[in-house]
Amino acid sequence: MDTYDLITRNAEEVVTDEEVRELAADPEGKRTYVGYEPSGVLHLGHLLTANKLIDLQEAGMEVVVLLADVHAYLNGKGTFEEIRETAEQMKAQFIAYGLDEESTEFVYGSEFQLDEEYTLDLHELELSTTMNRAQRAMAEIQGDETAKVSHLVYPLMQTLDIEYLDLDLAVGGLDQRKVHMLAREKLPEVDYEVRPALHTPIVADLTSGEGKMSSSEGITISMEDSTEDLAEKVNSAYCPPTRDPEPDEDGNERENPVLELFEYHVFPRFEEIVVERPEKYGGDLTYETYESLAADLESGELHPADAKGTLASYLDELIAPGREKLHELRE
Ligand code: IYR
Repeated sequence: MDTYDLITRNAEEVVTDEEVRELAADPEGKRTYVGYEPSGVLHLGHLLTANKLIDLQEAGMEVVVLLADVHAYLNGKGTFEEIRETAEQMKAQFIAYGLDEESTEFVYGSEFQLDEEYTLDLHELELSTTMNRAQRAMAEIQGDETAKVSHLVYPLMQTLDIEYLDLDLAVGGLDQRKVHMLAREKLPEVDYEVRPALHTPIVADLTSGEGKMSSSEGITISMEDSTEDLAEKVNSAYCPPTRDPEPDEDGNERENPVLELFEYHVFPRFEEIVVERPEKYGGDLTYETYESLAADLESGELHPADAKGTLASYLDELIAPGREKLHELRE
């Protein structure tokens, strides 16, 4: 695959395309990152951006995983001690999932975000950013409860991380786009360069196909799921025989989450997908591309029940090493 295509595959948005093309022309040794508020168990949301990091590693880039302990603290996720402990578990699961231990740099936010220079730069940004602007940037991450002062500092720190980790590309889910837009606006104001950003899509809720799959509401798939849990969850998923379902009676947009999971989670990590079927139902089907699988689901050649069963077993293979790691850590 062409380097630009590898870097941007499954990206929902790149900002800007021109900047990313320039990066793709010479990616060797360039630095990219995703920041995660530490949590003890990885779920599919984490793995979607991790897949992108694996692509970028393959393209020759150096990958930094920011274990954003200070950010998690500012977002009310617990004491520093609790956050650090979950960060260690998170790191172990990322490695089990397939981020290369040798070439991935895991950095705690607190290793550099409490330094004097960083703090003074942060205060400069605080001085030049309105509360309204910072709150808008945070809306997607923090939700719509009343913002605390810590929630306004949060996106300004995320802005500075891009400079202090010396990055050439910032990666995040689409929910990070407002923070990255703030960074584009603010970094030049403190005499730092603007860097491009790449945003991964948000997968729809598994059972309704609406909105987004969320770890706080609805069903999510995580490293904690057993093979049986996975089969049950995927089996309950919304899977009409189309890539483009009609909105529901209330006009809410819907996606096909089973296809989304094949596209964003399964195909990037496997050369080919085999749907096992008894001879009397037509025998096994083999797919090398997402497109061919989606087309067969639409034509009726591939039954939704077979698609779900296959999805569950490939997801199981992907999370099995992390699940084992988690059990080991808890013993
Ligand atoms: N805002 C992220 C966590 C985070 C991401 C980056 I990129 C940072 O530099 C710092 C924090 C989240 O919502 O999980």
